[in-house]
Amino acid sequence: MVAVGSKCRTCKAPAIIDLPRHNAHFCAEHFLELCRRQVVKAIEKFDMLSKDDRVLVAVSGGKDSLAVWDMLIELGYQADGLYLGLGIGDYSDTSAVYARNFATERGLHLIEVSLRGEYGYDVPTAARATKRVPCSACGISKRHLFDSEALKGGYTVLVTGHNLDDEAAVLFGNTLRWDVEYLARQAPVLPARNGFPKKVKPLVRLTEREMAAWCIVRGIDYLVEECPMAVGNKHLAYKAALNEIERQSPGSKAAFYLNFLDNMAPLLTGITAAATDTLQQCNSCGAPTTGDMCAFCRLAEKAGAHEPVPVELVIGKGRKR
Ligand code: Q46
Ligand code: ZN
Ligand code: ZN
Repeated sequence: MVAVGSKCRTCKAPAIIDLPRHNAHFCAEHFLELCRRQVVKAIEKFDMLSKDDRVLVAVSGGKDSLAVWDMLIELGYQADGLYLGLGIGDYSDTSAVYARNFATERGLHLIEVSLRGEYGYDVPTAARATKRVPCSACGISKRHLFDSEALKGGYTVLVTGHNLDDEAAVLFGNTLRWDVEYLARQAPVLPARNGFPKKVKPLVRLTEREMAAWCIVRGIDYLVEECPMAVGNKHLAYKAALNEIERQSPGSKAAFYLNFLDNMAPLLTGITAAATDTLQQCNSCGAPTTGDMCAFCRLAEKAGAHEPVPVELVIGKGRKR
């Protein structure tokens, strides 16, 4: 991870990581401090959380969601976890074990919801039944259940582990298409409104690599394996393109995303407001929606009536957003 003989920028002790975008190396202690500082900066700048909030962290068993849960607990927030069993074969079975172990070892409360157990379908079946790509069926399910579980449990904020790489890749895709509505919604904070809970992304100033290092230094076991349905996903191609630019010009990724938030996002706020004015309640579940029935209830109805489809049949057809 770092050249032999490199020294920490802060204390001159042997370094464990180099961070080219900061043009510096850090020892374990000062690396953790830098990460905490970045999270606090994001929380304060975007008014994400207060110590009175009841926080629900969406946990997948991967590095980002476990790291953000760990950081929020360390920083003194009251944060429970929410794990969704998506039914993506062995991947889901294994990810659940990492999420559970993390919570049990630290005495934290983890809410578990199983798509198959509670709603009668899983992501591979939903993809096949609705002829959607798996990530689209998955995204509809996750968004709906994150919202509904947060509201049901009386949580005031929902936290997700989206990091700088994720957000920059989504921004890259939205910009390539000049998709103004998606660009307008790409904020690290979505305030509570029209029956949706407040949603925040405290890791937007930290990269994937930094989150993996956080987990290693803090002794957090996480699922390294990627979701098998991500194969062929455009999001991964955007990440690879941005990584290449970052390699040649360290700091570009952070500048692309963070300067978008500072300079461009404020110009798009009117577009978000207009899009949310036309919401009504879903006939079936009461969630806010633009039609009579929300996308989740339509998907659950179709997928629930379909015979179960094994994950192997839909692998490789993934595409995000
Ligand atoms: S879990 Fe779901 Fe992701 Fe897998 S099916 Fe796609 S969206 S890749 S974060
Ligand atoms: Zn140091
Ligand atoms: Zn509904």
